[in-house]
Amino acid sequence: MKKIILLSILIIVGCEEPAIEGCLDGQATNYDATASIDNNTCTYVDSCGVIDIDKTNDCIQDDCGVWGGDGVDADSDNICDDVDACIVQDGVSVELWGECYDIETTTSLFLNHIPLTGSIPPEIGNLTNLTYLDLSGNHLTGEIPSEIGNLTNLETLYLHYQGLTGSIPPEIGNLTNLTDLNICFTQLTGAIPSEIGNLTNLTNLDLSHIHLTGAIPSEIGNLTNLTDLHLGGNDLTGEIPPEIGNLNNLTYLGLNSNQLTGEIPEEICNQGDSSPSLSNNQLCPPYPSCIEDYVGEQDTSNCP
Ligand SMILES: [Ca+2]
Ligand SMILES: [Ca+2]
Ligand SMILES: [Ca+2]
Repeated sequence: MKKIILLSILIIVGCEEPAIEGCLDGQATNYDATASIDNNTCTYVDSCGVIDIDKTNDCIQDDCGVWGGDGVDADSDNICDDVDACIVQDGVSVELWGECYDIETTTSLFLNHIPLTGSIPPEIGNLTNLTYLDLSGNHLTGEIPSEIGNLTNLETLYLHYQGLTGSIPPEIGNLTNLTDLNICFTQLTGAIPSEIGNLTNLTNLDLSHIHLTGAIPSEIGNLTNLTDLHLGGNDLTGEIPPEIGNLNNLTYLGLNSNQLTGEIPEEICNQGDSSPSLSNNQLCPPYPSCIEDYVGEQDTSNCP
């Protein structure tokens, strides 16, 4: 057996010897129309223009796909650094929707009604010096990335009026400096995360006209600086938590057009809006006298 292998190797090696000028002979094993003869030796042009006697292309492509080039693409986005307007570097810069943002100096982003498309890139969470972020009125889809919870200096977050889906990420509860949060008129679903109760600096919370389900978390009662609470036009169920009465700075309370059930807690009289919007729910009498005139239409067919 060993002898046969050895013999085969000898035969192959023996056959490999090309005729020196065979590279231009159409019948030769090393034929190559692009070859040329130089000093009785076949030479070949490689992809980067190098001429050598090795028929294989031994040039390499640079980061930008140029054979034999020296281009560098530091942020691996297939755009070479010499023409790349944003060379993304950890801790230095972030690229969002084709624009470059310096992490250190970007404190506000007014990107409303551009319209931006696609989803919100998770890298937005690297812009940790942001205090103001307005992405409202665009054509953004997809979920709110949980990385939004890294923007702990945010005071204003506007994501309203576009097709965002998924649920409100619980990480939003990290944004304890928020005073304004507006996500209204989006396609979000799911429950209001109880972590919303961490946002004790909020003065305006608008989660209206989404598709929120589940109960209003009792933690909403922690948001005692709220002046505006918009929860109307959702699919919220369960009873109004008595903790709503803690919100004595409210000037607007909207709970209308949900599927809230049970009796309205007396504590509602302690919150600040004397004419709250409560209509179009399934709230049952008897109603607290302070808001009796404001209960509007209620489906009481399931009331006891
Ligand atoms: Ca070569
Ligand atoms: Ca690049
Ligand atoms: Ca880039």
